[in-house]
Parts: sequence; structure tokens; C-alpha cells
Amino acid sequence: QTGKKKISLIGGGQIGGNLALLAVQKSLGDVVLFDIPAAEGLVKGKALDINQLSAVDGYDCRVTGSTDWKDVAGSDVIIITAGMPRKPGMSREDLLDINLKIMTDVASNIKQHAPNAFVINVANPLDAMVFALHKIAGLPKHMVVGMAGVLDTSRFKCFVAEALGSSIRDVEALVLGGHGDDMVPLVRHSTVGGVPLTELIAKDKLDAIIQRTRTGGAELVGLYKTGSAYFGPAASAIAMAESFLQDRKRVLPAAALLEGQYGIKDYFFGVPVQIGAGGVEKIITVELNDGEKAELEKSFQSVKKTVDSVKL
Ligand code: A3D
Repeated sequence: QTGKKKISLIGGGQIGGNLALLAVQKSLGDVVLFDIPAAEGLVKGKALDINQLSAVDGYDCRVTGSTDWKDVAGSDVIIITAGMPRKPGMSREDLLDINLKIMTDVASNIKQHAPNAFVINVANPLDAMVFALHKIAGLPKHMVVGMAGVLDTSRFKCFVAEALGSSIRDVEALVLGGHGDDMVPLVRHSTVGGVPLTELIAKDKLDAIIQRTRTGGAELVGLYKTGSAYFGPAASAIAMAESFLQDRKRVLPAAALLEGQYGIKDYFFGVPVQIGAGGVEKIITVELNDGEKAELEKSFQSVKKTVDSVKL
């Protein structure tokens, strides 16, 4: 036992390995990289590799590869990436059956071994998996959240910065809704250096950026062919973990349990939330116009359809 925070990563695949590296590089805490026994060599190998890399730049946090849930006990943060990624031609919903089985195993073990952790889910289909996680693990609603919005927003910001040739640091954007192709990039609430996006980019160009953002995941699946994005998803989940561990109170888009906000009740859905030491400390409501409301409703209906098919 050390005085450092403890971060457990459930799933030591593509995203899991990058999460471990980023957590160490940002000195967030000691890391347990957990996977099933068949992947013991993979997680022990990644742990050893990262611990050796630590000497180069002098990182003080350590990674342990493990297949024993006992090692996850006492975690401050858990990030779940256990589950199959998409292959070309697959939708996120095609992963539901297989990933729900995995989530059932993972969530019951979290309930048993680390019920006090702040848990961030990354596995797809995102909004249904975080719903199942919350139900099965029985965690308080403010301690469970799904990562999608930070990644979707960063894709949008990346395309905007590219189109304008401007620094990505000055792009502020908001993407609401489910993690699917009908997510809702809110152009009206997006700015570059405080200037509304609508004044900087022509409508047809903006529409193309919105469409590319919506299908951003599939674009990467098409390029990689054997799996889905991993650098972006890892960095995005780490931003959320960091805000919790360091009580930064950042306002980030994430899938949180809604209880009437945006007219939605008892579903996890992507909205701006404040993440601090208390977990999801606030859910922020944005005034939407009729067009935006209609788009959000369409996105919600897609999420609802998948979630309602989940039998627990
Ligand atoms: P991959 O590299 O296959 O890693 C998944 C790991 O999970 C593998 O090492 C498996 O052995 C492990 N695993 C399977 N079952 C269990 C279990 N019961 N307990 C512990 N570990 C287990 O996939 P990846 O890292 O590329 O992607 C992981 C998940 O993230 C997939 O479901 C993707 O669809 C999803 N993903 C989500 C986003 C979002 O923005 C929400 C983006 C990209 C990928």
C-alpha cells in the first residue's frame, strides 16, 4: 500500500495500455492493468514495459499487470475498456450481446471488490453499457459515468482547427447526446477564441465537419481494420479521471444518469457535467432551440432503443 492514488484499468487492450501510459506520465497514481487470465502475459508485459520506460523521464507511479480482482480492491478510480471493439462494417450496437456478458462479469466484481471507486466506462455500445454497469454494480449515480463526449468533442475541435488553420487550444465546442452517429454537435455553443463558429466557417463546410464528427469512430475503424480508435479514447477518459482525482471541477460532456434533465429520466445520456472529488457533482442544462431539441430527441430514441433491449 502506498500513499498514491490507485487507478485500476479493467481491460488491458489497446485503450487500456494507453490509459496506463498516460496515467503514469501524468503522475495520477499507481495503476493496476487488469485483464482475463488468457491475457495475463499481455498485461504483465505492458506493465513491465511501462515501468522500464519510467526510468527515461523519471515517472514515480508504477503499473502492475493482474488477472486477480483482489488487486483492484481499494481503487480510487476504475476505467472499464473490457469488451470487443468494432471491425469494419459493424455498428456499436452489434457489440451489445458480447459486451453485455463482459460488463455483467466486470460490474459484479466491482460491486464486490471496489464499491467506493469512481467508475468511468468506455466499452461500447457506450450508453447501454454504462446503464448496465450502474444497475449491476449498484454504485451511487454520481460515481458512475460514461466517456464519449470528451472524445466526440475533441474530434469536432480537431476538424474545426484544421479547417481554420487555427490553434486547437482556442476551439471550444460542445457535443451532446448518445455516442452514436446521431450525436448532436452544438454549433451555436461552439467558439474559436470566443468568436462564434457560425461567423468563421461557412454553413456547408460546417455541415461537413458535423457529419465527419458523427462518423468519426467509423472513419478510424475503416483505417485500422482490426479494431477502433485508442489514443483519443484513452486521453479522453484520463481527462475525466484527472478531474476527479485532482478535484478540478472541469465541465466535460459525459454520459450521466438523467433524472428529468433534458426531459429524460432514468437513462444515461451525454450532457455537460462537472467532475470533481465528489464524482459527477453537477449536471448542466443547456437551453436548446427547437431544431436542437429535435436532434437531441432523435439521438435519445436511438439510445433508448438499445438500452430497452438490455435484459438484466
Ligand atoms: P481491445 O484492444 O480488444 O481490448 C479489450 C480488452 O478487454 C482485451 O484485452 C480483452 O481481453 C479484455 N477483456 C475481455 N473480457 C474481459 C473481462 N471479463 N474482464 C477484463 N477484461 C476483459 O479493445 P479496445 O481497447 O480497442 O476497446 C475496448 C472497448 O472500448 C470496446 O468495446 C470499444 O468499442 C470501446 N471504445 C469506445 C470508445 C468510446 O468513445 C466510447 C472509443 C473507442 C473504443
